[in-house]
Amino acid sequence: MHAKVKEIGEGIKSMKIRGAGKIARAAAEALKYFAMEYEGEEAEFQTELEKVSNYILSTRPTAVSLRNAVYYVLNRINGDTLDEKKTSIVKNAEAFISMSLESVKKIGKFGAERIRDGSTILTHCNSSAALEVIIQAHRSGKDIRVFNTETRPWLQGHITSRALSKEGIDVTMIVDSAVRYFMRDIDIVIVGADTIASNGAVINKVGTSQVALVAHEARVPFLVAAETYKFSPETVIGKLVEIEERPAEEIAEPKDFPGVKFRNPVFDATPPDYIDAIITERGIISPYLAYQIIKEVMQFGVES
Ligand code: RI2
Repeated sequence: MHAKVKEIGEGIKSMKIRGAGKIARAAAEALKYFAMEYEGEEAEFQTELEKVSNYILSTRPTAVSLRNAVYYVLNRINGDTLDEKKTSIVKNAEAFISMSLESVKKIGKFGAERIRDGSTILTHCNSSAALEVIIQAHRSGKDIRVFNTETRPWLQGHITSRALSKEGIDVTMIVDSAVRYFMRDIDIVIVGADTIASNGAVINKVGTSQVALVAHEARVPFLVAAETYKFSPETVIGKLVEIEERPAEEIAEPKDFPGVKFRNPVFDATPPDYIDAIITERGIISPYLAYQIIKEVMQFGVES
């Protein structure tokens, strides 16, 4: 396997590279490196490209952003000669990466409009799209406070707290199970997404659906910040979103608990009924428009 591709793949598997947007950009980058540095036979290029793509696709199963990034690059390859194809892959990968980064900025801009001055926001896990909304609201001069969950077992909440504090935002970290206790102080919830199914269900870090349920009970608006490449064309043709289960060791040391079983699903699905809106780079939409987004915006990914 190509060294840089392997490094990126292992980085995604071990979660050194994480976050649905980041792993998508890393996937595109892996294909770019492969194309740039390919020195093998022209006749073997296609087979090698498929191997590399399949390896990247196998790194993490849940975030469709990863697969959409790979298909974005592959489905737009043009040219007849090896050099033309290689150049095309590099161009496509770069186009995906800049589209992805621009999308996050736009989401921040649109989402910030939805944050009222004086608001207290709750977020779960570490989503760069959700953080962009919060940070742009703060930078536009709004006086905001944030509560963020620590996010067991991987503690991505630590990254969120540090990032917000570095921005000068008033941030309070709470344990995941304290969400209902604090919901009375929250004006709006904003989270990210790994995958959005065609029925509008949002698959995000485990615990998100509990946060949504509590917000729903308390009539607190629940918003999702997600680029359109997180919408899943596969779900249109009946595929279920695979929920990744990671090793027990991420929860505790199993040998210290003889006879105890562990389960560690790292994502869950929030039904559209609990979601007030999804902030995309195309605008703020109802979750029930997911199918429309998949149909109109994404011209890649569906293999029937
Ligand atoms: P952005 C993350 O997954 C979290 O579930 C987060 O909410 C989501 O990706 C979206 O993140 P993980 O890689 O793309 O931590 O908004 O398992 O950064």
